[in-house]
Amino acid sequence: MSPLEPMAQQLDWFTDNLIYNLSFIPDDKLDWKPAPSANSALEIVNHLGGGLSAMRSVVCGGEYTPDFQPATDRESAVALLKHQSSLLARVIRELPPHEMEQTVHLPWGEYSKPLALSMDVTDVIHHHGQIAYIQTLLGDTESHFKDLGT
Ligand code: NI
Repeated sequence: MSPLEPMAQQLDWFTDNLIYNLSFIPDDKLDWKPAPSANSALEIVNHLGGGLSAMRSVVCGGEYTPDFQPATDRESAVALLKHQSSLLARVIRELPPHEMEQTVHLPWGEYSKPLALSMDVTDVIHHHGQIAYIQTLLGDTESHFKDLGT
């Protein structure tokens, strides 16, 4: 098993629970934003689609360039998250041992591949919190955990 398996599991878990939390935001509120300068739930999902695809590209030897089809509704948002997250989880699980020490150039600096990958997993966790916070702004103050069915 890869030493990065826990990181891949973390990405799987938070993507799943982010999608679950998204299900508590009504269809007509997916575009809603709390302020003109803030992101809507749909914009957050598309930000993640860009980040996940760009990180996969750069860790696999390409440029840090987003490559994804932007989501426009719930169905495409869920599909985008599942697809891009599963592709990056595979890159994490299959990173060869000799690449653990290699670095990649991200727009904000140069990092080892494992650290760069962990930054993207952390971004999913960060935006998971934003989706949950949008729920509270819409009046839903419950904590939603898929594993508990709450
Ligand atoms: Ni982000």
